[in-house]
Amino acid sequence: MSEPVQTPQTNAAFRPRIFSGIQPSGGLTLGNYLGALKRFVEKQDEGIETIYCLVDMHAITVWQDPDKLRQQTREGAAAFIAAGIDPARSILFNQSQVTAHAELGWIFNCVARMGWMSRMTQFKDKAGKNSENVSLGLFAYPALMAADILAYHATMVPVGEDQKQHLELTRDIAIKFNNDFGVDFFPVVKPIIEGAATRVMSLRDGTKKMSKSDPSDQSRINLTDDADTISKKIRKAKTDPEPLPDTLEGLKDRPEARNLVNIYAALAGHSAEQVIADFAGAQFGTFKPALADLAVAKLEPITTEMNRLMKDPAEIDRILGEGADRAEAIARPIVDQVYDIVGMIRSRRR
Ligand code: AQP
Repeated sequence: MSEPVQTPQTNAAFRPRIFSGIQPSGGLTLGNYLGALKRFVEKQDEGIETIYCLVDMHAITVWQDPDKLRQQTREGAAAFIAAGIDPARSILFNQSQVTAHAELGWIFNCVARMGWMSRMTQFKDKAGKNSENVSLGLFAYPALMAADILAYHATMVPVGEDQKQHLELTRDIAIKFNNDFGVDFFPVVKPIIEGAATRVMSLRDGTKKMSKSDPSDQSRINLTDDADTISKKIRKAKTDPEPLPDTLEGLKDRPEARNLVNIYAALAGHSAEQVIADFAGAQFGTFKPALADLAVAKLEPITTEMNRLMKDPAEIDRILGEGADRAEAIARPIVDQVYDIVGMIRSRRR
Protein backbone atom coordinates (compact mmCIF):
# COMPACT_ATOMS: atom_id res chain seq x y z
CA MET A 1 0.00 0.00 0.00
CA SER A 2 1.29 3.46 -0.79
CA GLU A 3 1.17 6.09 1.94
CA PRO A 4 -1.84 8.42 1.81
CA VAL A 5 -1.30 11.94 0.54
CA GLN A 6 -2.24 14.58 3.08
CA THR A 7 -3.97 17.93 2.85
CA PRO A 8 -2.94 20.34 0.06
CA GLN A 9 -1.34 23.63 0.96
CA THR A 10 -2.34 26.92 -0.63
CA ASN A 11 -0.51 28.62 -3.47
CA ALA A 12 -0.75 32.11 -1.99
CA ALA A 13 3.03 32.42 -1.60
CA PHE A 14 3.79 31.62 -5.25
CA ARG A 15 3.65 34.07 -8.15
CA PRO A 16 1.62 32.91 -11.19
CA ARG A 17 3.96 31.10 -13.55
CA ILE A 18 3.18 28.72 -16.40
CA PHE A 19 5.28 25.76 -17.47
CA SER A 20 4.53 23.19 -20.14
CA GLY A 21 6.35 20.98 -22.60
CA ILE A 22 6.02 18.81 -25.67
CA GLN A 23 8.11 15.75 -26.52
CA PRO A 24 10.19 15.94 -29.69
CA SER A 25 9.37 12.28 -30.27
CA GLY A 26 8.10 12.95 -33.80
CA GLY A 27 6.64 15.82 -35.77
CA LEU A 28 3.96 17.76 -33.89
CA THR A 29 0.33 16.97 -34.69
CA LEU A 30 -2.92 18.89 -34.82
CA GLY A 31 -3.61 17.31 -31.39
CA ASN A 32 -0.46 18.86 -29.92
CA TYR A 33 -1.39 22.16 -31.56
CA LEU A 34 -5.02 22.40 -30.39
CA GLY A 35 -4.54 20.70 -27.01
CA ALA A 36 -1.30 22.45 -26.06
CA LEU A 37 0.55 24.83 -28.38
CA LYS A 38 -2.40 27.11 -29.19
CA ARG A 39 -3.06 27.43 -25.44
CA PHE A 40 0.63 28.15 -24.79
CA VAL A 41 0.44 31.15 -27.12
CA GLU A 42 -2.79 32.41 -25.52
CA LYS A 43 -1.23 32.26 -22.05
CA GLN A 44 1.87 34.12 -23.25
CA ASP A 45 -0.35 36.77 -24.81
CA GLU A 46 -2.30 37.15 -21.55
CA GLY A 47 0.98 38.41 -20.06
CA ILE A 48 1.56 35.57 -17.58
CA GLU A 49 5.19 34.46 -17.14
CA THR A 50 5.54 31.45 -19.47
CA ILE A 51 8.24 28.78 -19.70
CA TYR A 52 8.01 26.24 -22.54
CA CYS A 53 10.19 23.26 -23.17
CA LEU A 54 10.98 20.61 -25.77
CA VAL A 55 11.23 17.67 -23.39
CA ASP A 56 13.95 15.66 -25.10
CA MET A 57 14.72 13.60 -21.99
CA HIS A 58 11.11 12.40 -21.97
CA ALA A 59 11.39 11.57 -25.66
CA ILE A 60 14.20 9.04 -25.04
CA THR A 61 11.99 6.97 -22.74
CA VAL A 62 11.27 5.21 -26.05
CA TRP A 63 13.97 4.68 -28.69
CA GLN A 64 14.94 7.78 -30.68
CA ASP A 65 17.45 7.86 -33.49
CA PRO A 66 19.98 10.55 -32.37
CA ASP A 67 20.00 12.48 -35.66
CA LYS A 68 16.22 12.41 -35.86
CA LEU A 69 15.92 13.55 -32.25
CA ARG A 70 18.07 16.62 -32.99
CA GLN A 71 15.99 17.34 -36.12
CA GLN A 72 12.67 16.87 -34.29
CA THR A 73 13.78 19.08 -31.41
CA ARG A 74 14.64 21.90 -33.82
CA GLU A 75 11.43 21.31 -35.74
CA GLY A 76 9.47 21.42 -32.46
CA ALA A 77 11.11 24.74 -31.56
CA ALA A 78 10.30 26.06 -35.04
CA ALA A 79 6.66 24.99 -34.55
CA PHE A 80 6.46 26.84 -31.22
CA ILE A 81 7.80 30.04 -32.76
CA ALA A 82 5.74 29.71 -35.96
CA ALA A 83 2.60 29.22 -33.86
CA GLY A 84 3.25 32.48 -32.00
CA ILE A 85 5.66 31.80 -29.12
CA ASP A 86 7.96 34.79 -28.89
CA PRO A 87 11.31 33.74 -27.38
CA ALA A 88 11.73 37.25 -25.98
CA ARG A 89 8.47 37.01 -23.99
CA SER A 90 8.43 33.28 -23.20
CA ILE A 91 11.37 31.15 -22.15
CA LEU A 92 11.83 28.46 -24.82
CA PHE A 93 14.47 25.73 -24.48
CA ASN A 94 15.14 22.01 -24.61
CA GLN A 95 15.01 20.13 -21.33
CA SER A 96 18.42 18.40 -21.40
CA GLN A 97 20.25 21.74 -21.41
CA VAL A 98 19.02 22.47 -17.88
CA THR A 99 20.32 19.75 -15.56
CA ALA A 100 17.97 20.82 -12.74
CA HIS A 101 15.25 18.70 -14.41
CA ALA A 102 17.21 15.45 -14.11
CA GLU A 103 18.43 16.29 -10.61
CA LEU A 104 14.99 17.04 -9.23
CA GLY A 105 13.60 14.10 -11.21
CA TRP A 106 15.84 11.77 -9.18
CA ILE A 107 14.72 13.29 -5.87
CA PHE A 108 11.10 12.83 -6.97
CA ASN A 109 11.81 9.19 -7.88
CA CYS A 110 12.51 8.85 -4.18
CA VAL A 111 9.32 10.71 -3.17
CA ALA A 112 6.81 9.10 -5.58
CA ARG A 113 5.48 5.69 -4.56
CA MET A 114 5.50 2.61 -6.78
CA GLY A 115 1.75 2.25 -6.22
CA TRP A 116 1.09 5.74 -7.59
CA MET A 117 3.22 5.16 -10.67
CA SER A 118 1.63 1.77 -11.37
CA ARG A 119 -1.76 3.44 -11.69
CA MET A 120 -0.69 5.73 -14.55
CA THR A 121 -2.87 4.87 -17.53
CA GLN A 122 -0.46 6.39 -20.06
CA PHE A 123 2.26 3.96 -18.95
CA LYS A 124 -0.18 1.07 -19.26
CA ASP A 125 -1.24 2.25 -22.74
CA LYS A 126 2.31 2.80 -23.98
CA ALA A 127 3.78 -0.35 -22.43
CA GLY A 128 0.81 -2.50 -23.43
CA LYS A 129 1.59 -6.21 -23.11
CA ASN A 130 5.30 -5.41 -23.31
CA SER A 131 5.76 -3.96 -19.81
CA GLU A 132 8.78 -6.19 -18.98
CA ASN A 133 10.69 -4.80 -21.95
CA VAL A 134 10.00 -1.07 -21.83
CA SER A 135 12.53 1.30 -20.29
CA LEU A 136 12.61 2.15 -16.60
CA GLY A 137 12.47 5.76 -17.79
CA LEU A 138 9.01 5.22 -19.28
CA PHE A 139 7.76 4.08 -15.87
CA ALA A 140 9.42 7.02 -14.08
CA TYR A 141 8.24 9.53 -16.74
CA PRO A 142 5.64 11.25 -14.51
CA ALA A 143 8.21 11.92 -11.74
CA LEU A 144 10.44 13.70 -14.27
CA MET A 145 7.39 15.60 -15.51
CA ALA A 146 6.71 16.71 -11.92
CA ALA A 147 10.33 17.89 -11.74
CA ASP A 148 9.99 19.83 -15.02
CA ILE A 149 7.12 21.82 -13.53
CA LEU A 150 8.19 22.14 -9.91
CA ALA A 151 11.82 23.11 -10.68
CA TYR A 152 10.28 26.46 -11.66
CA HIS A 153 7.68 26.63 -8.88
CA ALA A 154 5.19 26.81 -11.76
CA THR A 155 1.61 27.18 -10.58
CA MET A 156 -0.29 26.44 -13.81
CA VAL A 157 0.23 23.90 -16.58
CA PRO A 158 -1.68 24.06 -19.88
CA VAL A 159 -2.07 20.51 -21.25
CA GLY A 160 -4.38 18.25 -23.23
CA GLU A 161 -6.85 15.99 -21.43
CA ASP A 162 -4.47 12.98 -21.61
CA GLN A 163 -2.03 14.64 -19.17
CA LYS A 164 -4.59 15.20 -16.39
CA GLN A 165 -3.57 12.12 -14.41
CA HIS A 166 0.13 13.04 -14.60
CA LEU A 167 -0.68 16.47 -13.20
CA GLU A 168 -2.59 14.91 -10.32
CA LEU A 169 0.55 12.90 -9.60
CA THR A 170 2.61 16.12 -9.72
CA ARG A 171 0.30 17.53 -7.05
CA ASP A 172 0.70 14.37 -4.95
CA ILE A 173 4.50 14.55 -5.21
CA ALA A 174 4.54 18.24 -4.23
CA ILE A 175 2.24 17.63 -1.26
CA LYS A 176 4.17 14.58 -0.06
CA PHE A 177 7.51 16.41 -0.33
CA ASN A 178 6.10 19.35 1.65
CA ASN A 179 4.64 17.03 4.29
CA ASP A 180 7.68 14.74 4.56
CA PHE A 181 10.06 17.65 5.15
CA GLY A 182 7.64 19.92 7.04
CA VAL A 183 7.95 22.74 4.51
CA ASP A 184 5.64 24.72 2.25
CA PHE A 185 8.19 24.67 -0.54
CA PHE A 186 6.39 23.41 -3.65
CA PRO A 187 3.13 24.87 -5.03
CA VAL A 188 0.17 22.64 -5.79
CA VAL A 189 -0.14 23.05 -9.55
CA LYS A 190 -3.34 23.74 -11.42
CA PRO A 191 -3.95 22.05 -14.78
CA ILE A 192 -5.33 24.29 -17.54
CA ILE A 193 -7.35 22.05 -19.85
CA GLU A 194 -9.30 24.45 -22.04
CA GLY A 195 -10.87 24.78 -25.45
CA ALA A 196 -13.09 22.73 -27.73
CA ALA A 197 -10.43 20.11 -28.55
CA THR A 198 -8.69 19.03 -25.36
CA ARG A 199 -8.56 15.49 -26.76
CA VAL A 200 -8.23 15.36 -30.54
CA MET A 201 -8.89 11.84 -31.77
CA SER A 202 -7.34 9.82 -34.60
CA LEU A 203 -8.80 10.47 -38.06
CA ARG A 204 -8.99 6.69 -38.55
CA ASP A 205 -10.53 5.73 -35.19
CA GLY A 206 -12.58 8.18 -33.12
CA THR A 207 -11.91 6.22 -29.91
CA LYS A 208 -8.10 6.59 -30.12
CA LYS A 209 -6.10 9.75 -29.36
CA MET A 210 -4.38 11.45 -32.31
CA SER A 211 -0.71 10.78 -31.63
CA LYS A 212 2.64 11.54 -33.29
CA SER A 213 3.79 7.96 -32.72
CA ASP A 214 0.74 6.28 -34.34
CA PRO A 215 2.13 4.04 -37.11
CA SER A 216 -0.53 5.35 -39.54
CA ASP A 217 0.28 8.78 -40.96
CA GLN A 218 -3.36 8.96 -42.14
CA SER A 219 -4.48 8.99 -38.48
CA ARG A 220 -3.10 12.48 -37.87
CA ILE A 221 -2.47 15.90 -39.35
CA ASN A 222 1.18 16.87 -38.94
CA LEU A 223 2.16 20.51 -38.63
CA THR A 224 4.54 19.84 -41.55
CA ASP A 225 1.73 18.61 -43.88
CA ASP A 226 1.11 20.79 -46.93
CA ALA A 227 -2.34 22.12 -47.87
CA ASP A 228 -3.06 19.26 -50.27
CA THR A 229 -2.15 16.58 -47.73
CA ILE A 230 -4.28 18.23 -45.02
CA SER A 231 -7.30 18.37 -47.36
CA LYS A 232 -6.87 14.77 -48.46
CA LYS A 233 -6.54 13.48 -44.89
CA ILE A 234 -9.69 15.32 -43.79
CA ARG A 235 -11.70 14.18 -46.82
CA LYS A 236 -10.63 10.58 -46.15
CA ALA A 237 -11.24 10.78 -42.38
CA LYS A 238 -13.48 8.01 -41.06
CA THR A 239 -17.09 9.13 -40.52
CA ASP A 240 -20.56 7.58 -40.58
CA PRO A 241 -23.33 7.90 -43.20
CA GLU A 242 -25.64 10.16 -41.12
CA PRO A 243 -25.85 13.95 -41.62
CA LEU A 244 -24.79 16.20 -38.73
CA PRO A 245 -27.51 16.41 -36.06
CA ASP A 246 -29.08 19.64 -34.79
CA THR A 247 -27.92 19.16 -31.17
CA LEU A 248 -24.62 18.06 -29.62
CA GLU A 249 -26.53 15.28 -27.88
CA GLY A 250 -27.02 13.75 -31.34
CA LEU A 251 -23.24 13.16 -31.59
CA LYS A 252 -23.18 11.06 -28.42
CA ASP A 253 -22.43 7.70 -30.03
CA ARG A 254 -20.65 9.09 -33.10
CA PRO A 255 -17.01 9.54 -31.98
CA GLU A 256 -15.60 10.29 -35.45
CA ALA A 257 -18.26 12.92 -36.21
CA ARG A 258 -17.83 14.44 -32.75
CA ASN A 259 -14.08 14.64 -33.30
CA LEU A 260 -14.40 16.53 -36.59
CA VAL A 261 -16.91 18.95 -35.04
CA ASN A 262 -14.55 19.56 -32.10
CA ILE A 263 -11.61 20.17 -34.46
CA TYR A 264 -13.69 22.64 -36.47
CA ALA A 265 -14.77 24.44 -33.28
CA ALA A 266 -11.22 24.66 -31.90
CA LEU A 267 -9.77 25.92 -35.19
CA ALA A 268 -12.54 28.49 -35.65
CA GLY A 269 -12.46 29.58 -32.00
CA HIS A 270 -16.16 28.67 -31.61
CA SER A 271 -17.96 26.27 -29.29
CA ALA A 272 -19.01 22.83 -30.58
CA GLU A 273 -22.64 23.96 -30.05
CA GLN A 274 -22.07 26.86 -32.44
CA VAL A 275 -20.64 24.54 -35.11
CA ILE A 276 -23.63 22.22 -34.80
CA ALA A 277 -25.98 25.19 -35.09
CA ASP A 278 -24.18 26.27 -38.29
CA PHE A 279 -24.03 22.80 -39.90
CA ALA A 280 -27.21 21.09 -38.60
CA GLY A 281 -28.42 18.60 -41.24
CA ALA A 282 -25.27 18.95 -43.39
CA GLN A 283 -23.77 15.84 -44.98
CA PHE A 284 -20.06 15.12 -44.57
CA GLY A 285 -19.75 15.89 -48.28
CA THR A 286 -20.40 19.51 -47.27
CA PHE A 287 -18.84 19.58 -43.81
CA LYS A 288 -15.49 17.95 -44.65
CA PRO A 289 -14.52 20.44 -47.39
CA ALA A 290 -15.44 23.32 -45.05
CA LEU A 291 -13.27 21.79 -42.34
CA ALA A 292 -10.44 21.15 -44.80
CA ASP A 293 -10.51 24.80 -45.94
CA LEU A 294 -10.51 26.03 -42.36
CA ALA A 295 -7.64 23.70 -41.34
CA VAL A 296 -5.54 24.79 -44.32
CA ALA A 297 -6.24 28.48 -43.64
CA LYS A 298 -5.13 28.11 -40.00
CA LEU A 299 -2.23 25.69 -40.43
CA GLU A 300 -0.63 26.70 -43.71
CA PRO A 301 0.89 29.96 -42.35
CA ILE A 302 2.40 27.98 -39.45
CA THR A 303 3.89 25.36 -41.79
CA THR A 304 5.30 28.05 -44.09
CA GLU A 305 6.94 29.86 -41.19
CA MET A 306 8.30 26.57 -39.76
CA ASN A 307 9.91 25.79 -43.10
CA ARG A 308 11.50 29.24 -43.17
CA LEU A 309 12.85 28.90 -39.63
CA MET A 310 14.21 25.40 -40.31
CA LYS A 311 16.52 26.84 -42.96
CA ASP A 312 18.61 28.32 -40.14
CA PRO A 313 19.18 25.56 -37.55
CA ALA A 314 22.03 27.53 -35.92
CA GLU A 315 19.58 30.32 -35.08
CA ILE A 316 17.16 27.80 -33.54
CA ASP A 317 20.00 26.36 -31.44
CA ARG A 318 20.93 29.88 -30.35
CA ILE A 319 17.34 30.58 -29.23
CA LEU A 320 17.21 27.28 -27.30
CA GLY A 321 20.57 28.00 -25.65
CA GLU A 322 19.52 31.48 -24.58
CA GLY A 323 16.21 30.10 -23.25
CA ALA A 324 18.13 27.43 -21.32
CA ASP A 325 20.29 30.11 -19.64
CA ARG A 326 17.17 31.97 -18.53
CA ALA A 327 15.50 28.74 -17.37
CA GLU A 328 18.62 27.72 -15.43
CA ALA A 329 18.65 31.05 -13.61
CA ILE A 330 15.18 30.24 -12.19
CA ALA A 331 15.57 26.51 -11.58
CA ARG A 332 19.10 26.39 -10.10
CA PRO A 333 18.36 28.21 -6.83
CA ILE A 334 15.14 26.21 -6.38
CA VAL A 335 16.89 22.86 -6.83
CA ASP A 336 19.78 23.99 -4.59
CA GLN A 337 17.24 24.68 -1.86
CA VAL A 338 15.77 21.20 -2.40
CA TYR A 339 19.19 19.63 -1.73
CA ASP A 340 19.40 21.65 1.44
CA ILE A 341 15.89 20.66 2.59
CA VAL A 342 16.65 16.98 1.91
CA GLY A 343 19.90 17.16 3.95
CA MET A 344 22.61 17.00 1.32
CA ILE A 345 25.92 18.76 1.99
CA ARG A 346 26.73 21.43 -0.60
CA SER A 347 30.29 22.52 0.26
CA ARG A 348 31.93 22.89 -3.16
CA ARG A 349 33.33 26.32 -3.95
CA ARG A 350 31.73 27.45 -7.20
N1 AQP B 1 -4.60 14.16 -29.40
C1 AQP B 1 -4.38 15.16 -28.56
N2 AQP B 1 -5.36 16.04 -28.27
C2 AQP B 1 -5.14 17.09 -27.42
N3 AQP B 1 -3.95 17.32 -26.83
C3 AQP B 1 -2.94 16.46 -27.11
N4 AQP B 1 -1.67 16.40 -26.68
C4 AQP B 1 -1.05 15.35 -27.26
N5 AQP B 1 -1.90 14.69 -28.05
C5 AQP B 1 -3.09 15.35 -27.97
C6 AQP B 1 -1.07 17.37 -25.77
O1 AQP B 1 0.15 17.82 -26.33
C7 AQP B 1 1.07 18.08 -25.26
C8 AQP B 1 2.36 17.41 -25.56
O2 AQP B 1 2.21 16.01 -25.55
P1 AQP B 1 3.53 15.12 -25.57
O3 AQP B 1 4.23 15.32 -26.83
O4 AQP B 1 4.34 15.42 -24.39
O5 AQP B 1 3.09 13.65 -25.40
P2 AQP B 1 1.76 12.89 -25.64
O6 AQP B 1 0.67 13.47 -24.82
O7 AQP B 1 2.07 11.45 -25.39
O8 AQP B 1 1.49 13.20 -27.18
P3 AQP B 1 1.61 12.27 -28.41
O9 AQP B 1 1.44 13.10 -29.64
O10 AQP B 1 0.68 11.11 -28.25
O11 AQP B 1 3.11 11.81 -28.34
P4 AQP B 1 3.74 10.37 -28.43
O12 AQP B 1 3.09 9.73 -29.61
O13 AQP B 1 5.21 10.61 -28.60
O14 AQP B 1 3.42 9.68 -27.16
C9 AQP B 1 0.42 17.59 -23.97
O15 AQP B 1 -0.12 18.71 -23.30
C10 AQP B 1 -0.69 16.70 -24.46
O16 AQP B 1 -1.77 16.67 -23.56
